[in-house]
This record gives sequence, C-alpha cells and structure tokens, in this order.
Amino acid sequence: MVKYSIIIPMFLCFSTLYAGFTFVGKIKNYNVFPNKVEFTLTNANLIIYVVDQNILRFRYTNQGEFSNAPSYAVIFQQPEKVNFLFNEESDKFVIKTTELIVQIKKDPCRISIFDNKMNLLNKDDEYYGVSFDNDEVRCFKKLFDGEKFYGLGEKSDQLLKNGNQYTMWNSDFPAYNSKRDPLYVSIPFFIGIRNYRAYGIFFDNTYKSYFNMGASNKEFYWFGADKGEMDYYFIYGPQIKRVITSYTMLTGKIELPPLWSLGYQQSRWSYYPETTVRRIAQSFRDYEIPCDAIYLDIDYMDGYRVFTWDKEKFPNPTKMINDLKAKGFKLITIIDPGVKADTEYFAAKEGVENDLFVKYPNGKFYEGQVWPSWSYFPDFTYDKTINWWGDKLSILLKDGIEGFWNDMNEPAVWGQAFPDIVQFSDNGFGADHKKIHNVYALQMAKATREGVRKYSPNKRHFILTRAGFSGIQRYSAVWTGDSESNEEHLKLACIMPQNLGLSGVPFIGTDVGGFIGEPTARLYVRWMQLGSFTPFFRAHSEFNSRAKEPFAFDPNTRSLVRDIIRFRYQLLPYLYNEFYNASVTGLPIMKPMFLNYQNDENCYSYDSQLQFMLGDNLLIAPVLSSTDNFKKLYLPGGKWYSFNENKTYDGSNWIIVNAPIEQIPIFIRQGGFVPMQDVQNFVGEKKIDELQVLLFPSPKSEYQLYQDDGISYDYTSGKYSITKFSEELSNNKLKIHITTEHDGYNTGLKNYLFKILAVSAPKAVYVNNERISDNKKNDYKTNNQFNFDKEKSILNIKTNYSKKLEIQIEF
Ligand code: MIG
Repeated sequence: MVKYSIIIPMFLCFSTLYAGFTFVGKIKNYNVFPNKVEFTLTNANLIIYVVDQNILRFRYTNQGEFSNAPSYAVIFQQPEKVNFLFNEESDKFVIKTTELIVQIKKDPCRISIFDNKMNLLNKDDEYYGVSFDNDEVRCFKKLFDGEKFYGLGEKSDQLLKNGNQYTMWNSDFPAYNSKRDPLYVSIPFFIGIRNYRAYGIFFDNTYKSYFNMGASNKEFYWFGADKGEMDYYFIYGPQIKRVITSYTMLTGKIELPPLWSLGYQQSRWSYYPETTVRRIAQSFRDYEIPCDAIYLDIDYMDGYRVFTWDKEKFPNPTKMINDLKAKGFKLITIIDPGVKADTEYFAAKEGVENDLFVKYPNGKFYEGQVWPSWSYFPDFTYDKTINWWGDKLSILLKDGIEGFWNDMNEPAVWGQAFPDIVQFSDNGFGADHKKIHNVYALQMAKATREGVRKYSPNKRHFILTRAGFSGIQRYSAVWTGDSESNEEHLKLACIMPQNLGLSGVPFIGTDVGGFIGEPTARLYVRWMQLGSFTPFFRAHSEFNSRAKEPFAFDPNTRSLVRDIIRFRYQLLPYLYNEFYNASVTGLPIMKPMFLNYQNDENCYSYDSQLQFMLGDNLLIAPVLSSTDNFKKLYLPGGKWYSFNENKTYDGSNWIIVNAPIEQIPIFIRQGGFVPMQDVQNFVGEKKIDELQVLLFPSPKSEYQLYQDDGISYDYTSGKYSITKFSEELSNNKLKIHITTEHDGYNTGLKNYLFKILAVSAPKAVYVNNERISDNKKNDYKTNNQFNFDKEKSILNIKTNYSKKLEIQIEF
C-alpha cells in the first residue's frame, strides 16, 4: 500500500506538536466505568461520559488532573450507571448507546460520532482534534459541506452563524448594532444541522471563549477558550427540538412566571418622583391601555445605594406601592451589583465585616466605579454572599416590590475592564475574574431567585436580567439591552429573541420602541406590534429621551398601540400555555420557522427569520420597516388562516400581504386551536367567565391547555388543570371533543365561545348530542346557541363550560 506509506509520516509530524499548539497525541491507556471511560493520552487526559443515550460528554485536560469545581451551568446529575457498550478494535475504541456510535481512534486520538445506522454526524478534524497552547484549549471539528450552525445565545447578527467567529465575554455595549460581538449574555451552545438533521454542542467553559464557525477558512470549525478544560457535551437530535430539550435538561428550564409578568410592562430611565409614577399609572387606566408593571430605574435609590430609597423622591414607598397595587400595578426595581463603598452605609459595612465582597490577591477589597461611584462587588460564587444578598432583597420585598431587574451585571464598571486579577471564592475552589466574569450575572440571578423564594415561598416573583450565561433561563427572564430606536434594531428585535430561544432562553424581550433615540410614530407602532408577540413585553427608554409611553404619542398612534396591547391580553391563555410548555420542554415560545418546519428549506432562508411561530399554532409576520405597508412572508406546508383578512391560504408559498399600519399579519395554522379571553386592564382585574377558542378545522388535530392560579407555587403539588381539545373534520362533519386531563384547579370558567374559522353555514349543530339553535341576533346572552357570521365565514358556538364536552357540526 504505497498510498499509506506516503500519508502516515506526514500525519505523525502534525499529530502532537506544531509551532505553539500541542495536540492530544495517542491513547496509551484506558479504564472503563459504569458511566464513563477514562483514557490516558500522550499529552492529555480524556473522559468520555455517557450522559444519556443521545448525550455524551467529552472532557480533556492537559493539567494532569481534572478540576473538582462544580459547573455553574449544568444542574443535571451525571447518573452513576448508564447503559452502553464498549469495545476495543485494533485501531480504535467504540462506545455504543442505543442512538449513537462513537469511534475513538487510537493514534492520534480523534473522535467520530455516528448515529446508530452509521451515518456520520460529527467528527474531530483529523489533523488537529483537541489542542493546547499553554492555558488555551481548542477543539477543531470537520466542517461539512452544507452544514448550518445556529444558536450561541445573544448575538445580534442573523440566525445563521456560518462564516463568522464569535466571542463569549459578557459585555455592556450601549447602542450596539448587528456587527457588535460580544454582548451581555454568553451561551456557549450551538446547533449544527446537515441534511435536516441536528446535533448540538455545549462547551461548558466559563472563561472567555471563541466559536469559529468556519470563518476565514474552509478546513474546519473550532471552539475554544483562554483557559479551563475542553469540556463539551455532544447532543444528538436529530430533531432540533430534541437538541434544545436535552440541552435544557442539562442547564435547566424556566419556572412558570407570574401570569401578570406576561402583561404589558412600562419602564423608563427613570420615573421619579412618586407623583410621576402615580401619573404614569393613572394615565394607563384613564386611557384604558392595559398595563401590569411599572419599573423604577436607578434614581429611586439614595445616591444609587442598593436596597435604599431616595426619601425625597419617594417619601413613603410602601404607601405608593400599595396604592398602585390597588390599581393593578406591580412595581419592579432595578438592582445593580455594585455596593457603594461608603463606610456609613449598612450594606457596605455588612459586606466588609462578613467578607462578602471580592478582593485583590493582596487581600484588599476591590473597588470599581459605577453609578454609586466607587463600589464593592459581592462575590456571588460564595454561598454566604448569595444568602446575604437574598436577605437584603427582603427590604424591598417588605415594601411591596414584586420583581427585580438586574442590570450592570456583566459585571460592568466604568472603563469596562474589571481587573482579571480580582479573586472569587468559586465555591471554595478559588478563581480569578477570568473564570467568573461570564457567570457573575448567573450567580447574581441565582441569589435573587433564592432570596425571593425564601422570603415568600408560595408567591411567584418576576426577575429580569441583562447579562447571563448558560442556565440563566432557570432564574430569570432576559432582555436584549440598550437598543436604538431605528429600523436595524426593529429587525434585531425580531431576530435576537429567536436566537436566544434556540439557545435555551425562552423568556426574552427587547426595549420596545428602542432604548436610545426617538422612534417615529410608525416605528413605535411597528415595534409595539412585534413586541406584543414577544414573550417579555416591556417598553423602556433612556434618560433624557422623549416620553415613550403609548399616551405620549398622537391619538391615532395611541389607539393603535392600545389595540395591540389589548390583543396581547386577549391572547394570554394561549401565551401562558406556551410558557407552561417551555417550562416542561425548554423550547422557545417565539420559534424560528425552521424549528417547527425542520425539513422545509424555505424556513432556513434569510427572509424567514423576519417572521416566527408563536407556539405551534400562530405565525406572526411583523412589518420591520417604518415605511412598508405590506409584508412578504413564507407559509409552510398545509393551510393557513389569515386573521386580518378572514381568508385562507395554501402553504409552501411565499406571499405578499397588505399590512397597513394598524395591522400585523397573523396566521393560524390549520388544525390549530387558539384559546383567548376578554380584555382586561391588568391581569386579575375581572373574573374570566368565558374561554374563547379559535379553530381553523383540519382533518384531525389536538391541543392541550394548561391553567393554574398564575401566582402561587400550588401547581407544584398538582393544583392545575389540563384540558385536551381535539377535532376531526370528515364528510362535512366536524367533531370537537373537550376532556379534562388533569383536574387539580378550578378555572372558574362558565362558558366556551368557539369560533370556527373559514367554514360554510352549518346545517345543524349539536352539543353533547343535543341540537342547539341559531341565535340570529348574535348577542350570545344564552349558552348552547350558535350563530353564523356569513361575511367572515365564522361559526360562533356558545356552550356551557363543562369538563367533558362534545360538539358536532354538520355542514
Ligand atoms: O449605565 O440604569 O441597560 O436599561 O436604563 C446605564 C440605567 C445603566 C443600562 C440598562 C438600561 C438602564 C440604565 N442602565
């Protein structure tokens, strides 16, 4: 074999050392355990853990031993025993699970991962594999033709990540744009898709890290970090959804938020004094624009001292908060991590006395400049500090505050260069800022979540953060920071939340209207329309900018915005159910088209990221320009009902629809149920008697609706209800069945109003086998009547609420 004798010597000279980079070398030894295999390599140690049948963890170090410090991101416990087969062959080892076959080549050590039918999914670059360069670690992977990359958290470019390199280093960058990287949140997790089949790689390393998705070369893609272990999880789908669900099995899923936090929230930098806050609140009620929360930015504090009030601006916070509560408003305060280094100030004193702040190696407390001027920084990697911080929050909780907004937690300091030499506890293992920077916000959010839970164990609070790391979803919602009131950011407001959703963070939103600058009325309306379909819906605006509340605009704009906010409130049952789904599956609520239509090439196109699925039944196509009065969009296969036009479209088509300023194109998937309710000025204002259920009938489909009290943790002991809706259309007969699948919570509903879309006049309608009559007046005062709206082709059926219901319609 002449061919081989030429290749092999070349191979050997590249395999271990090449100008600065050291590679792992060959396998010298191995040891098999019930859940892992350990290998000794020439220049490194490697452990391969079998985490699950579709998840493997690869962990390399060149430091002689592996770190014992726990992961910040991963909360999943590696099982003691996992089923897998291990086999030695002459040139390789093989690990087999039911879903994956991993070949571990002996010389040099290289990984190749196949599905159980031996389709190659992912492999190390055959020349470079894993490398070390002093502290730096990298993993080089083969770049396949046609492989697409997605994810990586808060990135402001398009969804597709190919051909670019990204950095993970939490950064405060006001007025960023689509070229700026890194931003506030770091999520070292991406998804690779080839031939419509997906896998994910989560690189569990908190140091500054890099993801080169084939930028400036076509040989390989690579990921790596300045320091730490090459420790990554390989997650097989092949469904993209399954990759995300597995990733969030490792890093956690959202808690069910309080229902009110799905309402509209109003913020600006800053509402003060108290009279201003009251006036803003009253205006919402006067104009009947629904709103559930008002934010207090940094000026509520006494000299920016966290956990205090400026008593001139807010002489009696408890009274103000209670008065506003009576009107249906929750108050949310900003909390920055920096504690003013003022020897007279209780938080500074306690922190110094109890050793809760980070220090230089010489033992001196670190002070950085932020809003309060020179400030100490709590060490959130230290249990004692986490507990203390949680206790301090109770000061504000006692005043009646119902949510916390964590800002400047990258951590940001003036000068943007928190010294790397600053020391952290790292759960007792000791680490410098290089290791902890990216998880500072994650740990602060953990302290916040644990603090509010300890203070009121059975009440849900809302937490919002600017910075974060993998796992942030389990503690907090995220917003995308300091946007600008321009069209570029309007587009980003559609793309970035989708990108974060793919990265395991479903509770996400933007500063609606833009943080910096002044939106035109049209831009403001378009952003409100988009924002009303994002999971977190808050308008916020910078210091010195014009007033940006809906009532600060002209009457026409105000009324358009009121309509869209009202629609959001009508949609709350559907939306809340999507939050429930996200809490179970880890999947996004605002879904990129290709997530639901993985095999449809059109859903991967550049334009298709300018629309999204809200849950599985609604397609939202926001107008992302302030001048357009139309929208080009893609409808995947099947049929779609245009909500604005009351007509249906055949899918697998790009279409252009009219979208005058008062409209955002909304489509209902055929077979999709959409539960809605009456408008309220705030969550809980009225008793909701009626559930309205939209349905565009299909041959057969199903939907599950989750409901609970929306505010307590009682659901964790079974106090919730799950209702199953199913429908079947055949031979001009539509049957709808409703059954209660879990009956732990009394919804208080008295009736259903079904809106059957795009149908002809019925010949007969039966509810539980009894024929019901036509209410010609369309007044719906009585149950068990129907009415056909000829103009819109909508059949309305009103029935009693019942745990079991059967409706039959003959057309
Ligand atoms: O240095 O608290 O992103 O939402 O209004 C700026 C003032 C600090 C940045 C946040 C923004 C907030 C602002 N903060």
